[in-house]
Amino acid sequence: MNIGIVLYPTYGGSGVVATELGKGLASRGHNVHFISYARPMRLDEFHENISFHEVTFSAYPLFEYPPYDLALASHLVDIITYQNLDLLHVHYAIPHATSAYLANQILKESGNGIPVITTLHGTDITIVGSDPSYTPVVTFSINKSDGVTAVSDYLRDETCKRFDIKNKIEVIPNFIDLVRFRKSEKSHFKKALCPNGEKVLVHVSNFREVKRVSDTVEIFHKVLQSGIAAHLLLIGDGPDRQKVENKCRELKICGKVRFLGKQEKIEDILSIADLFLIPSGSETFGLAALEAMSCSVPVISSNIGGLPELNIHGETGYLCDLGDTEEMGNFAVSILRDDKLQKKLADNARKRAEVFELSKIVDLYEDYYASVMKG
Ligand code: GMT
Repeated sequence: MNIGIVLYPTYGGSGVVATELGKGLASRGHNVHFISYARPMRLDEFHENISFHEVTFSAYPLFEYPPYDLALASHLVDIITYQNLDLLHVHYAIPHATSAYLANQILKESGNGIPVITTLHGTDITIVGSDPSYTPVVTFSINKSDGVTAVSDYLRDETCKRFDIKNKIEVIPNFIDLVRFRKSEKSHFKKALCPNGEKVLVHVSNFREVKRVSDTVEIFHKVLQSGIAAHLLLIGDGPDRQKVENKCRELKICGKVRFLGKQEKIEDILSIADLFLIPSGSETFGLAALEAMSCSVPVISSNIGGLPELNIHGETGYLCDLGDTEEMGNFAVSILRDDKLQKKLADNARKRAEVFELSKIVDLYEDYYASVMKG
């Protein structure tokens, strides 16, 4: 099949899922056309079945905000027509589902429309999409898609609660490459960072408010207060970075916290981690937690959104009430003090990750594509 995938090109989240899905489909012989305003971060190698189409758009003095959604729709008309696409799969509703609808309407004028599938990822529904300035357009665009998927039961239910949805939403969870994301021998790296055998806690995010990175720092502070020697590695960057640095200064723990910024090979860092922290205020799936679990790292998370569908309390880690850094800290201490417990949770985390193995989920997408194409 010739498949168009519209995505955000950024680190993490929907962009990673869309890119890895496209790579998986290409390795099965499909021709995959990625479409975005920049080359996706995870699209780092040449593959004979993969093309990338950059959406360019002109500035004009009249436009304070150049209309990307219109430029995307125009590019889609061109790509669908000249690359003979059979199907368009857009990731993140805003504005991708809307641009896809517009492009399809233009093509339908000459009888050339194609099926459009929209995958909902999270903030397109729970935060941005629910803003009244977008709600009618998001509702309309979801309802006009030929197929709609969500990355967790929670997101499906939340979408139906928040919007007047007419079509059935299929749940296809996110996935993981178990070969790439596995614990590997990195003792030299661990020695360099923790010369005295200190424990390693890791957090990965885009440092937006919703990720509550300051809670991560508070949990870590509790670990240090318990007398456990440890380091916290913070991976990623974003708007809350300064706030988080200030928190570390306030708690006088700057020497124990390393800000590593955006990293390509997260699996190398996860390989030396003893514990992963994800105390988010909203998380429809929690791909970062799945990456950690696949590298045999137990997870402490908040018990919100799709996280309970992934992290199993007492088995792969622990789930706590939102903002309860006291309890999260207590669980962290109990894991880090007890090597047997840490190992049991770590092994279970890896086993749980196997449920989300890449090829199983690519199968689900292929089956779903076939059912939507049949109509
Ligand atoms: O805010 C983000 O974390 C990015 C966002 C996205 O759509 O790019 O991530 C969402 O989609 C991910 C992939 O499906 C999920 O794993 C994340 O849980 C989800 N983030 C939130 O719901 C906050």
